[in-house]
Amino acid sequence: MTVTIVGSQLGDEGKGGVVDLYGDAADVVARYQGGDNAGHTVVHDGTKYKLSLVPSGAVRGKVGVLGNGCVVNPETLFDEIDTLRERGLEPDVRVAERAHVILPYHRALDGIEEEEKEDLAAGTTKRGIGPTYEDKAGRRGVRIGDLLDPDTLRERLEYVVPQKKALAEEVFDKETGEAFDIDHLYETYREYGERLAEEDMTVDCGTFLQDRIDAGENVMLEGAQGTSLDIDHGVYPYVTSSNPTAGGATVGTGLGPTVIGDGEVIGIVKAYLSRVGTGPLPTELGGVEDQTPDYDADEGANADEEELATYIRDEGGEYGTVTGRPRRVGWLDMPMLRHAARANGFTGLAVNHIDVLSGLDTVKVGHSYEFDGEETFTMPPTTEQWGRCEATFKSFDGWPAVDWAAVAEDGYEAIPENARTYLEYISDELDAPIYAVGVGPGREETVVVE
Ligand code: 2SA
Ligand code: MG
Repeated sequence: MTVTIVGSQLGDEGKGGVVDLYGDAADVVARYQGGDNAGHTVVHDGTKYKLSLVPSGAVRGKVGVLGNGCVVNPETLFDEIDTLRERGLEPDVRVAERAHVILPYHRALDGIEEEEKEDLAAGTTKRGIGPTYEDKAGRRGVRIGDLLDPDTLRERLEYVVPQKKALAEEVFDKETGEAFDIDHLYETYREYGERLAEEDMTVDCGTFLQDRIDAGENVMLEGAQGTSLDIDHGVYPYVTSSNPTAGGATVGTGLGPTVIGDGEVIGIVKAYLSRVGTGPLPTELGGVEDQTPDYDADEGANADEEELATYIRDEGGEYGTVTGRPRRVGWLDMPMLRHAARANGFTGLAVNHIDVLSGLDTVKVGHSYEFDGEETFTMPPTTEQWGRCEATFKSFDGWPAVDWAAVAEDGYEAIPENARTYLEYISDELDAPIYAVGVGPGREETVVVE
């Protein structure tokens, strides 16, 4: 049996808490896309662990798998494993031999290209994610399996590195160093390969997972980022370079779609919106100018909205984990969620952060868009069209701040009535039941709907 966890918005929906909750029943937790551009904090036995690559289940004694759809930076991988070991854990992490390797030149090029693109820059995490997927699609990538085979590694590097060097030096007029040096890369990555082999960490992902399922074990598939950051279904080009949508779970692990479809696909919804990086946002409240190079923060924003945005940003801790950049904040966007529900086929929902909105007089949602004079209920296919959409809002009466820890213990009926009305609206519109409601940041602060 599988449970797939998918972000339904723009990442940072609070997937971690739900992953934790459902991870209890899982024997194996696998990621199927992305790399060290994710970020989750896991609290276990009173200790906080920050992970960006290793699946969080590894902290709780589960087998953690990085599927073939992931891009793996071995340096990050071993740093995270070593840190967990130093803290007394014995993480069991496996890596798909078909997964692609992030090399230092990918990181360098991510930075260079973002600078060059100016207004078109996606505001990437600069971890080399995009350039690595580019090389995968361009059939010039280096895979985890290649690190274990020095001759192949050498051959691949000799083919690809001169191209990368020429790109950096000749197209972008940048100096290159070690990150573009074949011998240096060969030595370093061969050693990573040796360590992967010594610790018996590599797997044929699909076979590994299917064998566990056949043996009666539970596998959780943990999506990173979110549907609107999906390279196909997101707000292109302000997207990541992988498929966070549920289809990615099959391609990115080697399990068949019927296997994934036999299980649950849970959409994680944050009760409002937040976004790092560029692009339109029809339900945006106020604006954060330094985050939005091609967006006029004054347009459509008024003083009240900015106050509200600041309030929600502070209550929700909507500041970038690494850089501390304030995230852009908006009301829930239902067309975005209807699009996500269809693209992922959610069997259930987990709605997070309803506590963050408590204390407001009115809670609004973008119910539909007005797009070129017509009312529309889902996202248009291009981001330029999306930028022309104006949200038509629906208002809900706010709910009071209550003792959320007590609510978490007492269950769904203890949630303030107006908040339940809000939740039921979301569930009806998306035609999916609510499985869980997040009422606080902690693992215990989740109401499981019986
Ligand atoms: P990249 O570095 O190529 O993936 O950047 C491309 C765009 O994708 C955005 N991006 C993200 N936005 C929000 N959260 C992200 N990761 C979460 C975290 C993890 C999660 O907490 O860090 O929610 O699973 C994330 N990763 C990439 C980025 O801002 C660019 O707009
Ligand atoms: Mg996060």
